[in-house]
Amino acid sequence: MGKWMRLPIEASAHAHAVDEMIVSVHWLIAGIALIFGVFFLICLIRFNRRANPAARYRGVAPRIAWIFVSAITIVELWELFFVAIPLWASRVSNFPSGPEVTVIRVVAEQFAWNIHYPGADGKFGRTDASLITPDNPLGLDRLDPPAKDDIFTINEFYFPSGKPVLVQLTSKDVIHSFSLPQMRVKQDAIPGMMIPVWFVPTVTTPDGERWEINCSQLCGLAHYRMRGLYRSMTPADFKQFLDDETAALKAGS
Ligand SMILES: [Cu+2]
Repeated sequence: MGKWMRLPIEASAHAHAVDEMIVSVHWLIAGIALIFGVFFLICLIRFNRRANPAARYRGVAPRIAWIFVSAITIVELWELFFVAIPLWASRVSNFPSGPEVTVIRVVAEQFAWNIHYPGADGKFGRTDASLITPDNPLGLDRLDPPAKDDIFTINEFYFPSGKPVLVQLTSKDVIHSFSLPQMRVKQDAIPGMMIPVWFVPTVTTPDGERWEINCSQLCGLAHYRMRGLYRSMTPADFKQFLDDETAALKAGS
């Protein structure tokens, strides 16, 4: 069913498990729709007005309804406790750590995605809301030593594939939702909270292509154009990107 549903390419390690859940929920709904559709048709034929001019309130055994409802409830509970919750738990516990992990901050705002890379020192510099200007959308304090090499991009998000990416997600203003469809990542960005979300990209974005970052939460009048682009790159290309940005930063300062 996954192919018929035309889901985007599975580009992360957990994407297939998410798709399996989406497909199994659709099978469940299809089964319920079919059972109740057939039941509806049987009722239309069996209890038609010509054969039953006067309504009789006997004849339907509540036991049958109970069997149906119980069976559906059991399948739904199975779906919840044995498919959905374990998958969710695997995403929100045991966050990756260590030198292998690429940590990137994403700060949502009406109506853009600010991407913050820690630079060569691997440390995010201090940010302060009072320092925010059109040229400094993150409010980076360049006087803070760890901030000196920090890099930021707007509506362009790059990361290396083949190893874990940990996004620290927050918002400046209202609730947004950070969605990378190919990575099967979707997480609300909430002002005042730094929410971690992680994934292991397994596919690189084809040359010349960029995939879309969507805001999946209605966040204001221009929500429709809160659209960024991202690329899953080879580690060498990602290093090149960081080197280029670092060179541009040095040239500008
Ligand atoms: Cu938004």
